[in-house]
Amino acid sequence: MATQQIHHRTCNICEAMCGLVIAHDGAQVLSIKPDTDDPLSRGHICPKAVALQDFRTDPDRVTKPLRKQGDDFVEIGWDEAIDLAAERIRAIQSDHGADAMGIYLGNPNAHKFGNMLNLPGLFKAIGSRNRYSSATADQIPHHVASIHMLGHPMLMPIPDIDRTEFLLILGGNPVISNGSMMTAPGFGRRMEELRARGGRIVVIDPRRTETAEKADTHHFIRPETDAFLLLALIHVILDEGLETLGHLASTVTGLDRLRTAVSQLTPERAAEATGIGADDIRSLARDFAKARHAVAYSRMGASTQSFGTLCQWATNALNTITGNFDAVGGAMFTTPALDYVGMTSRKGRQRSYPERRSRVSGQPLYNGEFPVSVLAEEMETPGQGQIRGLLTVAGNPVLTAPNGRRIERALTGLDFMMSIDIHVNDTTRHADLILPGTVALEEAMYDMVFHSFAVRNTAAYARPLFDPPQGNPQEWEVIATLAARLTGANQIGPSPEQVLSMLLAAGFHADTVSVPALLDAGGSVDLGPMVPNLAARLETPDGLLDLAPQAFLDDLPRLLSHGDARSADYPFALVGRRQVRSHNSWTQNSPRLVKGRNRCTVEIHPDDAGRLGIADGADVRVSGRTGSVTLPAELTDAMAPGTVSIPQGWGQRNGRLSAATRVQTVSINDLTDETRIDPISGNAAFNGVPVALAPA
Ligand SMILES: Nc1nc2c(c(=O)[nH]1)N[C@H]1C(S)=C(S)[C@@H](COP(=O)(O)OP(=O)(O)OC[C@H]3O[C@@H](n4cnc5c(=O)[nH]c(N)nc54)[C@H](O)[C@@H]3O)O[C@H]1N2
Ligand SMILES: Nc1nc2c(c(=O)[nH]1)N[C@H]1C(S)=C(S)[C@@H](COP(=O)(O)OP(=O)(O)OC[C@H]3O[C@@H](n4cnc5c(=O)[nH]c(N)nc54)[C@H](O)[C@@H]3O)O[C@H]1N2
Ligand code: SF4
Ligand SMILES: [Mo]
Repeated sequence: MATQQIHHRTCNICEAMCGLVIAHDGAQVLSIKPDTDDPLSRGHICPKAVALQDFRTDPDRVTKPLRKQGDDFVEIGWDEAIDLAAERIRAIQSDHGADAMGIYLGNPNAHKFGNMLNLPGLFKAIGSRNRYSSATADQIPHHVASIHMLGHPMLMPIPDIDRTEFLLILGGNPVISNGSMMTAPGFGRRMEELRARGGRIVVIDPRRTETAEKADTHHFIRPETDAFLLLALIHVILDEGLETLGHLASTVTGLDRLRTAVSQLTPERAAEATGIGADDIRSLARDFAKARHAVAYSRMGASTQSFGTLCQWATNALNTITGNFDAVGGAMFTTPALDYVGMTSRKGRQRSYPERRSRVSGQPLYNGEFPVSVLAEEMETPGQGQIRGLLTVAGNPVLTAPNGRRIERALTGLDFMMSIDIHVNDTTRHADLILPGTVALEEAMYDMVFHSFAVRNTAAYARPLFDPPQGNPQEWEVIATLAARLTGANQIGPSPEQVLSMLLAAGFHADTVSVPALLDAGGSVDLGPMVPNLAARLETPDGLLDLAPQAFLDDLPRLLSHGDARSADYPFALVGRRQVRSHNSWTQNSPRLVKGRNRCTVEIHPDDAGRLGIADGADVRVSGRTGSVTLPAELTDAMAPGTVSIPQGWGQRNGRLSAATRVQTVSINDLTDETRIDPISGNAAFNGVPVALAPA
C-alpha cells in the first residue's frame, strides 16, 4: 500500500488563496484540509477547495484534443491539433487581416501563472488587436480609477481590514465571495475580529446579504445610485471641515476641484436617488471621518453598473480626504514578492487613455482588451477587422457575458473557433477544436495576481502534485507550443518556474523569497502587513495623486441626470448574487457542490410577489430587453422591494456535463443587456437591469 504524503498549496478557485494541506498517496487525493498555519487564511477553507480533486477526475473532463466532426467531437493527436490550430489561424488572417482572429480569456487564467507568463507570447504570435477577457465583465472601473488617480492600472488600493476600525462596504458580499480586489480568506471571522476590537461595519446593498447580516448596520440602496451616496459623503465631510489628507498632504492634487464637483451632491440629492435618508448619510459621513482608521470598499455591485468608474473614483477620494489612503487601517498598497506593478511600470512613458476604441460602437479599450460587451457585434458586423475566428482560453462568455446568447449566435457564424478548456460547455461546444487544459493539482502554483490584492503580504509556491492525464502537456506548454508553431520558432521559452525565479529576484522581498525558499517553507511565508508606500510609487505625470481627474468630472452630468432605469414595462431592477458552493460558471459539474436543492432561484420581496400573485417556490417568468427565463421564486424580505436577485454562473445547457448532477437552471446573462455599460470604462453593467416578473 502506498504511504500517505502531504502536499501544501494555495487554492486557485476564487481570489482568497486559502492555504491547503492535501493528503495523497501519489495517485489519488486522500483529503483536502485547511492549513491552520497559513498566515493569510489562518485555517479557512470553503467547500469548493475539497472539490479541487473532482475537477481532476471529472468523467466529463476533456483529456484529448477534440476536433468537431458534424455535431460531434472526435479525438485527435496533439501534433495534428497544434498544426490544425496554426493553419486555421493563419488562413483566417491571410484572408481577412491579423485582427480577424479574436481572443477571449476567462477568469481561471488569472490564477494560473504559467498561462499569465506565456499568453503574452501567444498574443504577439497571433498579432491581433481584437482581445477580450472577463476583466471587462468584472473590474475595469477599478483599473480606470487607478490609471487616472495614481498613474498605473494595477496600483490598487486594498482595504487593510485587519487593522481598520470602520469598514464601509458597497456592493460586495465578501462573507460569500471572500473578497475581490481584496483577497481576504475567512472574511466572516475577520469581521468578527474587527467588531471585537470595537470597530464598526456598515453595508450598502439592495439585498440584506450574508455580509450585511454580520454587520452593525445595513442600508438598502436603489441599484446604480452608489455614486450619489459616495459623493454626498465627500460633500458632507468637506462642507463640515472634517477632511484631512494626513501624510499625503503634499502628494495630493485636486482637492478644490473635488469640492466644486460635489457641491451639488448634497445629502438631500443623494437621499432622493438612493432611498437612504439624508440624516443617515450625514451621520455616516461624520462617523467615517471621525473613526481612527476607516476604509470604504466598493465592489461588483458598485463597479459592474452604469456608474462603476465614478463609484471607484469616489471610493478612493473618500478614503483619501479622510486620511485613510495609504495609511494603516485604510486603503493600502501591497508589496508582494512578485512586484506586478513594477514589472509593468509605465513610469516616464506617455500614455493616453483609453488606448483605443472599438471598431463598431467605439467603446474604450484599456489594458489591451476591448469590452466583452462588444464581442458579439465585432463578430457580427462585416468589414475590415471583423472577427472571423476566435480562441477562448478558460472562458465561458455564453454564460458569463452580458446577453450571452447573442454571443452564442455569433459563435455559430465564425469561420473557425478553438478553445483551451477542460469542458465541453455552452461556449466550447461551438469550437472546431478543443485543446485540453491542465487543472490546478497538475500545475505549479504561484498566484502572481492575487498576492498583489491581498490584505496581507504572503507568498507560496507549489510544484505540480499529479501528472496531467494521458501524458498531456502542461497547459502553459500548449500555449507556448502554439505560439512557437505560429512564429516558426523551433523551441519554447523557459519554464514558468525559471521565469518566476527571475521575477522574485526583482521583487520586494528578493532577500528572503525565492523558489527554493518557498519550497522549503512547506506552505505560505508571511511577509507582514501592508506598509505605507504610495508616494514613491505614483506613476502620474506630475507624480501626484489626482483627486479630481477631468475624465471623471466630465461624467458627472450623466450621473446627475440619471433617473431610475426601471419603467412601466420593466418595473424591477435585477442584480446578481454569488453562492458558497459555486464559482462563476464552471464548478457546477462537481456532484459534491451541486447536491441539494436547486439554488438557482429569483429572490423577490414578499410584498412584490404578493401583488403579482407569485407564491414561494412557484415558477416565475423574468423578462428583459434581451430575453426571458423561467425559474423558481424565493420570497424573502432580504431583498429590497422593487429589486430582484438571480445568482450568476448557472444555466448550463450542454449535453456533456453529467446528467446525474444537472439541475434545471437558467443563466442570468440571458437577461443582462450588452448595451448597458459604464461608458468611461466600457465595463458591463450587470446590475440594475430593468426586468418584468410574472407567474409562469
Ligand atoms: N450577470 C453576471 N455576469 C457575470 C458576473 C456577475 O456577477 N453577474 N460576474 C462576472 C465575473 S466577476 C467574472 S470573473 C466572469 C467570469 O467569466 P468567465 O471567465 O468567462 O467564466 P468562468 O465561469 O470563470 O469560466 C471558466 C472557463 O474556464 C474553464 N476552466 C476551468 N478551469 C480550467 C483550467 O484549469 N484550464 C482551462 N483551460 N480551463 C479551465 C471552464 O470550463 C470554463 O469554460 O463572469 C462575469 N459574469
Ligand atoms: N463563492 C463564490 N465566491 C466567489 C465567486 C463565485 O462565483 N462564488 N466569484 C469570484 C469572483 S470572479 C469575483 S469578481 C468576486 C466578486 O465578489 P463580490 O464583489 O463580493 O460579488 P457579489 O457576491 O456578486 O456581490 C455583489 C453585491 O452587490 C450587490 N449589488 C448589486 N447591485 C448593486 C448596486 O447597485 N449597489 C450596491 N451597493 N450593491 C449592489 C448585490 O446584491 C451583491 O450583494 O467573487 C469571487 N468569489
Ligand atoms: S474561499 Fe476561495 S480560495 Fe478559499 S478554499 Fe474556497 S474557493 Fe478556495
Ligand atoms: Mo470576477
